[in-house]
Formats: sequence, structure tokens, C-alpha cells
Amino acid sequence: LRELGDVLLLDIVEGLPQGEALDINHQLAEQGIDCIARGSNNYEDMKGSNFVVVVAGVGRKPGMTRMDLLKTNADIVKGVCDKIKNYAPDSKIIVVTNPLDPLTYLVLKSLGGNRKQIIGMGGMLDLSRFKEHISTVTGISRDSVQAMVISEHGENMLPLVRFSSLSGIPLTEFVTAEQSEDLATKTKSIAAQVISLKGATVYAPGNAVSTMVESIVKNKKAILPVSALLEGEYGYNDVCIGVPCVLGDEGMEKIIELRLNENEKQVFDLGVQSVKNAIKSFSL
Ligand code: 2OP
Repeated sequence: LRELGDVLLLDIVEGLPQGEALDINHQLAEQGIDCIARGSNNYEDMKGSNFVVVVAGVGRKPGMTRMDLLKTNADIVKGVCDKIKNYAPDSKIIVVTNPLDPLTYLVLKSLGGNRKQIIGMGGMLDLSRFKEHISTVTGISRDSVQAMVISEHGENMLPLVRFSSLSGIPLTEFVTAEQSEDLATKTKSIAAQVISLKGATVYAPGNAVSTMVESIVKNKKAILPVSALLEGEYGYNDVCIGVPCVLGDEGMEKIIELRLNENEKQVFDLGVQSVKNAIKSFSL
């Protein structure tokens, strides 16, 4: 829809990606968009891809946390890494499979790639939800909302009211402390509600990935929350976690370090510990 390029849908279920591709092409044709969608069950077809978006894995069921998927999805994603190594080793990779931050780390280490090239999509999705709640609570257009969500895409997510604004005017001038708390709580819990209502989240994650790809393809250098490998930033090393990043044609070009207050730092530290515990379980 954003005319960023052709798309190959790969799935192990025979017929499903081909059917999706047909449906998508029908929509694109009517809109006069010349990007082509193709469906395949053959990984070899990914040869020459500029981007690989890793969504393979099982989704969480109502009542599960993202971290509950660790073992099952780590095994699936390791298999996908072997295919990427064979067919698209130079592509830029966006990991979407949960638990997002540990699996972004797993892909980075399995492929031996660099942190510019391999990132995870979690914060962008959390940000979509945070923006929606901010607009609802304040009654101000979604178009005027600027916001940021960092830390783990999971139990220690950190929506940052202090770093959010309505057209540059600090959000704190529009909401009470109680409303701020409520905004953060809702942002953290809303995915579970979507899953219990319709089984999976689909449109907002797809849009979030597109925004990341667009910033890279067009070399926009947008600052977006992305799961990236820390190398000393925020006082940590060797862990992937959500932080604001500049995305341009090199991929993840720079991590922006925010001056967090004590309360914010506490949640961020818990997020890092949670991801570090999870990645200990990988044999890399
Ligand atoms: C989401 O937040 C399930 O992590 C996925 O929509």
C-alpha cells in the first residue's frame, strides 16, 4: 500500500500465502499500485530480498504472556535463520515473532549480523496503542499525538508520558497523574484484549513494520522505537530491547539515549533483566 516494493509471502501452509497474495493483488490492482505480491512455500524464493520480516512462530493464546512462547518460537526462528543464511544473508531483517526482544537477539547472534542490519518490531506497535489511548483520553486528533514507548515488548513495557506531546505541547499539561497511569496500563494490556476477541493482532503490527521499512527504504531517518542491540547505551551491553532509534538507509543508524527518571529507569532495568534471563536459555 505504501509502494515500497514487491512482497513475497512465505508460509509452511500450502495454498495460504498464494491465496493471500491473490487477494492483496486484487486490492492493489484496483488502487493502481504496481507492487506485486507473491505467495510461496519455498524458502528459495526469498533469494535477492532486500528485507526479511520474520513472523514465523505460534501466537499467544488468551491468558498467555509473550514470554510463554519462548521455547517453541526460539526453535522455529532458529530454523528460519538457517534459511535466511542460505538465501538472503545480506538482507535487512525485522523480527516480529514473540517474545520479541529475546528473539531479535537470537536472530542477531544466529546470523552473526550487525546491529544496524537486524532489529525487532515491538515498540512501534506499543506506540500505536499508546497514541490511540492518548487521543481518546484528551479528545485531541490522533494526528497531533507525538509519543514514545520503550523497554521490553512484554510485561515491562514503558510508555513514556514525559516524552510525549500534543503538537509539541507536553502531554503532562493535558492529563492528570492518574490518567497517565491509566494510559500506561491500557497500552500494556490492550493486545491481550484483541487476542481474546479476534485471536491475533494483525493490522497494527503490519502497519508498524511498514513504517520501519519505509524509513529505511526512503532514508527518512525517522526516530522510531525499535528493539536494538545495546552496546553500552543505557548502561547495558549484549541485550536487545526497545529504544528510540534513527532508521535510515543503513538500517538502525543510531540509538537515542533518553534521560530517564528513577521510576522510568526502574521499569527499563526490569525489562533488560527479563530479556537477559530469557536469552540465557539459548544455546548459541
Ligand atoms: C502484539 O502486541 C501479540 O505482541 C503482539 O500485538
